[in-house]
Amino acid sequence: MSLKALIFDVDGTLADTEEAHRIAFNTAFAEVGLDWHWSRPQYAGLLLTTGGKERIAAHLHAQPLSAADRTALDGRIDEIHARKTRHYTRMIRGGVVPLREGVQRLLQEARAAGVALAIASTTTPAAVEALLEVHLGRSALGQFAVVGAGDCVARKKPAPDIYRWVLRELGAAAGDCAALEDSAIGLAAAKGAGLFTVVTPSYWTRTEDFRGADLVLPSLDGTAPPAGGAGGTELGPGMLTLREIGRRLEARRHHTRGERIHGDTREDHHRIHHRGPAPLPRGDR
Ligand code: XBP
Ligand code: MG
Repeated sequence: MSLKALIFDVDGTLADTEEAHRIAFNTAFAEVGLDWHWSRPQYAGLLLTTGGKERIAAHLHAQPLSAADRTALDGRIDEIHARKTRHYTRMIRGGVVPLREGVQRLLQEARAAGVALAIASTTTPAAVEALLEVHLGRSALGQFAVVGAGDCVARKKPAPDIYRWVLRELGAAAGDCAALEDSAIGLAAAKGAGLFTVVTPSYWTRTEDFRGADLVLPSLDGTAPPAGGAGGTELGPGMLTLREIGRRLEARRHHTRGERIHGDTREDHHRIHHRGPAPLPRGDR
């Protein structure tokens, strides 16, 4: 198998964490005496600004404040965000957010096959660490060859920079790796870096447009609605195995080289014409 690495997004992909992020932001706001409270619908809009500090700044700049108040609050963003991160990591380490279906299994398959694991996230490193350690044990970080998170690149997703940074650190070519994402923003970032991309939409992203993804599944185990999602979308049946990712990566490589001259592959046909995933082979269901 020429698949060298699986690169995972964190929020929404490994676990449906955004509700915990939202609660942590609101707790931090209350703690510093701000009367801000982000409702779920408001937070859904704020997710379009990636990165917690950037999200606070976006909200701040939309408030009707005097220039002096705005400048004063601007100077406190790092402190407010640090408080938010403390609340968030405490919640996550308490185990309140489970990993999504199929994540443990796919990580295990990759470890067994010697396929490298990596992280490409917008989130603060401490938040990534908390999630990985509570579910994969204290040695969790050691299982990942590269952890790209937070401010290790200046431009966050949808810019491809974090994926390019991870690929550089891995010493791998985009064509030998697959990205796993949950959002249209993450998909744009992974595709911008030239990666084969699997999307498992989360509660917050389930209505987004995933055209351009190589594969869209309700979860890595294919059957469950997005964790925490009310009536999540069933996009297709079937478990996504490491072998199947490798097979599709290989097929895409041949397709790109023009070796497939008889029109769309079966999966391309489904993606283009039905905007859903192609059925998985029987053995992998
Ligand atoms: C998702 C995000 C993050 C979190 C907040 O990132 O947009 O910014 O909502 O995290 P991804 P921080 O899906 O790429 O993991 O407050 O720690 O920045
Ligand atoms: Mg995400």
